[in-house]
Amino acid sequence: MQRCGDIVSRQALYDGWTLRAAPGAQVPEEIAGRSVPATVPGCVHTDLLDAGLIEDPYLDDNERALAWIGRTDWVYQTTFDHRAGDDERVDLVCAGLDTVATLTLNGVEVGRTANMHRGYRFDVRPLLRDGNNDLVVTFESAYRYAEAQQERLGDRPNAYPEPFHFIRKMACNFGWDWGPTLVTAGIWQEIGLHAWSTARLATVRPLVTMNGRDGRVELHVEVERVADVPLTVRAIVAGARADVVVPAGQRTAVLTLTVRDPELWWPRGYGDQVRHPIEVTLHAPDGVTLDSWSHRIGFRSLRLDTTPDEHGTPFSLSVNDVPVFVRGVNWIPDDAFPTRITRDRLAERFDQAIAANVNLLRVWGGGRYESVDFYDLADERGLLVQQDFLFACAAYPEEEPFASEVAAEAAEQVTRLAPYPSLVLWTGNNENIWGWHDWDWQQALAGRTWGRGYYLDLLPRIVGELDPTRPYWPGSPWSGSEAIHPNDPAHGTTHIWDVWNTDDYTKYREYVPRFVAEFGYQAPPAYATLRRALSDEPLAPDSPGMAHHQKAAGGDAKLQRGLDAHLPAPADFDDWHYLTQLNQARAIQLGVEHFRSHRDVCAGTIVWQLNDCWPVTSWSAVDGDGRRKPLWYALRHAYADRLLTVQPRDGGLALVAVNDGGTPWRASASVTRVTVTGEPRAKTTVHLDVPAYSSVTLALPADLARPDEGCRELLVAEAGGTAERALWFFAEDREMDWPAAAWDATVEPVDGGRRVRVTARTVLRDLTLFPDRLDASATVDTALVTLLPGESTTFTVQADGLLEPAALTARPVLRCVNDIA
Ligand code: BMA
Repeated sequence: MQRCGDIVSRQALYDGWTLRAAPGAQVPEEIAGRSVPATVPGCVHTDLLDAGLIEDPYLDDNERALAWIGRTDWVYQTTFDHRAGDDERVDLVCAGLDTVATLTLNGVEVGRTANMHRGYRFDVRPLLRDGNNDLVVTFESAYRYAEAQQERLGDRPNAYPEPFHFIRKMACNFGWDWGPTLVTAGIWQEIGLHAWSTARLATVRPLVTMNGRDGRVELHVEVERVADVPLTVRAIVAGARADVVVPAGQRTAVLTLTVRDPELWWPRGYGDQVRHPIEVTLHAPDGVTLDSWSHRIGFRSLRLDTTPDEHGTPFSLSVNDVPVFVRGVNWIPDDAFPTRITRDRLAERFDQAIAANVNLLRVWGGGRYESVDFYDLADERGLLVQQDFLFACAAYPEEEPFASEVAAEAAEQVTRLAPYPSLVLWTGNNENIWGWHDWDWQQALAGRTWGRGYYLDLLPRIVGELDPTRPYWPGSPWSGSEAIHPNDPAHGTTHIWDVWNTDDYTKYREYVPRFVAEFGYQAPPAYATLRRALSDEPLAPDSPGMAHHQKAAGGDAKLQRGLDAHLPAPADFDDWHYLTQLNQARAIQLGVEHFRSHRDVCAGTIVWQLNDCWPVTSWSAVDGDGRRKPLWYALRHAYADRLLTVQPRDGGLALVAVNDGGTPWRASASVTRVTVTGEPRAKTTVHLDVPAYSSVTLALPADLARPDEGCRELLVAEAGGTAERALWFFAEDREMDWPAAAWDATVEPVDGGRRVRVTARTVLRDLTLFPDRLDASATVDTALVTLLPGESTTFTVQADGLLEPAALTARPVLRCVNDIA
């Protein structure tokens, strides 16, 4: 065991673990009686995969054959060496166990757990022996536990036929409308021995606020002690220090530190992300350091304005007194097996979000309380984070043991995440209050508990007590009052799902909500992702693998409905793949541009969803292999600081210039009505003068806004500087009189890839290059480019392999809408 003075010494227990099915379990022959090496932290599925005992659950329909894993009890076992020291306590510390575990040390039970979202600590000093020690963690099947609770407490309605609401475990593990059903078990976070004497820091909770220009840190400390002596807690941050004595017999202390005029932490796009180290130490009466804790904090103020106004109830976030229009994306676990998500992978995903001009991630309530790496990266990169408490799409029981588990879990997580400046909002649940209102739950519940007490009483009390610096909102969606429908767009946050489920995406224009916390549209993943995951030959929209990797109810029919409304009929799978991806991008671009054009009323949009957890047809912008779908490029455009967009207004059309940057936007903009063969029919030039963080709406003259021949004309609006062009069409693509596409293309080698230059001989509608069809490693810098005759564009392709020029400039790699007959 490592020693450093008298400070708590920590011994990680990551080595020597093995895994086996519990005796008597009903498992396949090759598993029964076998013991395999286990990775800790890790989970059963990934261990069995590493041992070559199961097929990759993400490929084809392998998932189906692996359901037995979640129904099995599993035994993790290791032997570790230990030498007794003088420590008064030696604790077995488990940061996360998934989920229903019994722990024994040297044959003696040390504890039982049933909550994946909590950490546990057991005093094991009396059980340790010099030399070899045997640690066994047995996981009971999560299904068996959940089904027993369901039986005992009475069923409760939920969105999927799985008992995920009867166990405190990542809900989407039981399958979702974008996720596989792979019910895990395992030691999913750090595990080790902590040896200490006298006392240790049990929790440290810095609450950071601004008082004018001064930063204020109210530091709440809890100690655990074995000796009744006075202790000293010392804290230091940005040159400020404080000391406090915790008298014998007491467990808590509060220190207040004031930092004069600190450099502030800002969300990205608004300023720098300055962080200040904070060091906390605990001292014995003789001055010896017993324990220490360090972190980085950020000074920033935070306000959520929900004071009713003439439009309803706003939902407007301000950081450092600057209102931030939220350009958000919803975040789901990036892998169905969370222990595979490395810091590098999170960093890559965050950088993809940032490059798409995103400024907020909402951590959705069917996943997890996100990791240290997640929050540290968000702090570092200036991404704001909204964290849901972990309740999603179900009525949750409030009886024991759940009430106590939820209270303990919430207190632990609110404390753990208090130091991170990126965390700006806690939400009570995902869609559960809405579900109770609208999804026929009330009759089915017959008066049983459903979670109301969590969202409207317990959780706000815990946040209010432990972290009053952060706003709490009872649900997503939520209107601010039980007297108002929870999904009323005029009040608080709203989810818009009639678009996608039943209505065309142009319906987004019927909403001028205060804040859209979810809206989304599906598309398949990238071609290379499909090819890696599916062995269907040929691939078809309904081939077996495609069908298995589409989890949404009626998903394919909804995709088809969207295509029928807008686009020409696909002739083959390649057309279908391109057009469904294009339609997803169009739907969300239309929604975001519309909502942003109403930024006086609407204070934010959170697109459903940034990422995926496996290869699947879903609402994501980045697929399960990390490849960007066309939606990602559309999002980058629609979420740019400066957005030029043509919007219907008052029976005509308007040019709206939205400026979410910190400097005024002054430019001259031209708007031309032009035919599909490139002849201008009408033109106007306007002057844009858009202050920072605002928008300007300019009505367009009637001669521009009204076409002579709707199916042969479009509007092209352009402003100098950073804004790309805005287009407006008077008819759907399927009605447009598009000329057959023709272009000239050149390909030249560049460092690490190829540059493809395309010159349009005809109009080219949403020209997109899919280099992953030639080389799975290939990426491209731009997509969805519409060119008028004579115009050119350049695609820069990065790839490991050599890409054949002829293939790179022809279907199905380079294509546009009007290459479809
Ligand atoms: C909402 C989300 C998710 C779901 C998505 C797509 O209900 O909160 O639960 O995956 O819509 O259906």
